[in-house]
Amino acid sequence: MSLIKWIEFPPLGDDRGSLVALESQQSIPFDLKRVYCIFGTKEGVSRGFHAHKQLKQVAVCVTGRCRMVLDDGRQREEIWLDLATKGILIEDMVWREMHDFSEDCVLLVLASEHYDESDYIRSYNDFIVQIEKKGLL
Ligand code: T46
Repeated sequence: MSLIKWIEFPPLGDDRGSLVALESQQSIPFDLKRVYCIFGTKEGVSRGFHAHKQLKQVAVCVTGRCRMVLDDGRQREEIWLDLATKGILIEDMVWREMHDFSEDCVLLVLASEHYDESDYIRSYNDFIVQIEKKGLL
């Protein structure tokens, strides 16, 4: 089964332009507790390199593009995020990396929990150990 879970946001635009709506417990499959935005990423810089123990997120690139790598310890897949009408669901216990940000990239992230540094697994080796412990490998 693919790690990539796309979520499509129906375009609600009209002759004035475009509009998409992202709604908690509807297109977003969890209660929304936090929204943050990644922008102004410098050329050649990659971000992420961690997994979350509990957090679920939906990431949507509202402008520009970036390449997202997801890894669950068994498989590693990558996709380009470059549409405001399409996001990806990033489940808990999935390693993520973001690369090749365009200069104008604005990545909007909707999160199921408030910010909590103790939810991060920032070492790939620890991530593998923890998914083995959970019997996910
Ligand atoms: C993720 C990917 C897609 C906060 O104080 N509050 C927040 O809500 C966030 C997201 C970050 N921070 C602080 C923590 C760090 O001092 O902002 C700083 C940069 O965060 P980080 O290095 O974790 O950023 P990324 O781009 O590597 O990862 C972020 C999210 O943290 C992460 O949950 O899944 O984007």
